[in-house]
Parts: sequence; structure tokens; C-alpha cells
Amino acid sequence: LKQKGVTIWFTGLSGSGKSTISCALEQRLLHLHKFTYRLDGDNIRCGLNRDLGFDHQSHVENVRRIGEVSKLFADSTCIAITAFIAPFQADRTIVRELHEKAGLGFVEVFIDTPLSVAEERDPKGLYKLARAGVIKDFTGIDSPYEPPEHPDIRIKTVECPVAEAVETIMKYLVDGHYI
Ligand code: GGZ
Repeated sequence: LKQKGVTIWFTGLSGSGKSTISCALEQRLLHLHKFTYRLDGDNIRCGLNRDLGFDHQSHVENVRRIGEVSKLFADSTCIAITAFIAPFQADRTIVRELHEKAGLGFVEVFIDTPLSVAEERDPKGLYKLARAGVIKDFTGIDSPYEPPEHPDIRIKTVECPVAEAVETIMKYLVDGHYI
């Protein structure tokens, strides 16, 4: 007997809404008594990945480690939710293949918010610092973000409220028998 878990992999710019939507999804799943765990900057970049910065190689290694950890959570039958920028397509593809080879679900959710909107929101004031040159290698400003061309789910936050985004993801998970 083998139960299967799944990783729900959010990707998008800083300030795109990954944290907000992934937290709301986690709450929805927890209220349904689902075994769920969310990986984000607070519990990963402060611990396991505290040796990593934001240069190209650090983004690659950050995503590689998060991919391996989320796979372990999914392997334990958990619904793993990850909320990181994960800027490079090649690295996201590697993580998908890692899951698929292990027979685990992988659902890529692109939080599709234009840079202009994310920069306007600037919840932590980081875009302002990046524009001023105080923060270097900031994703979207002087470091690239490669949007997924074929995400499993695309959420356009400009036209889609948080509750609706959560329902879209829930429907995908139920219809695909992930949960
Ligand atoms: C991008 C940075 C940077 C630079 C600090 N570039 O909006 P936030 O603040 O809370 O999320 C961003 C977070 C990015 O970390 P991730 O682990 O998600 O990135 S990645 O998957 O790309 O490796 C941002 C903050 O850290 N931050 N400096 N230079 N984001």
C-alpha cells in the first residue's frame, strides 16, 4: 500500500502574491484536515539555505534543495506547498522530473503578476532599493525571471481575488485526484 503526496510549486516575482495565495491555500487544506506543509523563505532561507544569497548559482542551489525537500515531504504523503521565486525554467523542470520519476504529483502554479504591478505594490520596499542600486541582482530588475510557458495553473492576480485563486487550485487538485 502506497499513498501518494504532491508538491504544489508556486513561482512568480517578488510581490506577485505567492505568499498570500499559498498561505490561503494552506489554510483551506488544513481546515479540510489535510496533511499539509508550506516551505517558504522564512523556514528555508533562514535555516537550511542560510548560506545562500541571490547570485545565479545561489538561485539554482536554492531551488535544487527546496525541490529535494519538497519531494521528501510529498513522499511522506504530505501536500507540500512551496512559495519561492524560482526564477529559472531549467531548475523548475528538474524539480518536476524529480517528482515524476518518484511517482509523486507536481503542480506548478504561476502567479502571473506583471512586474509593474509587483513593483507598485512593493510590500517590503525592496524594488525601491533595487532601483536605487542598494540591492543588487534583484529578480525582475537586474536579474532575470523566466516565466513558465506551460504552467499547470496560471493565476492572474490583477483580475483574480485570493479566494478565487484558492478555488481554482482546489478544483485542479480535486479533478486531478491529487487530494
Ligand atoms: C530576489 C530577493 C533578493 C534579490 C532579497 N532577488 O518578496 P520577498 O523578498 O519576500 O521574496 C524575495 C525573496 C526571494 O527568495 P527566494 O528564495 O524566493 O528566491 S529564489 O527562489 O529566486 O532563489 C525577496 C527577498 O527574498 N530578496 N534579495 N536580490 N529576491
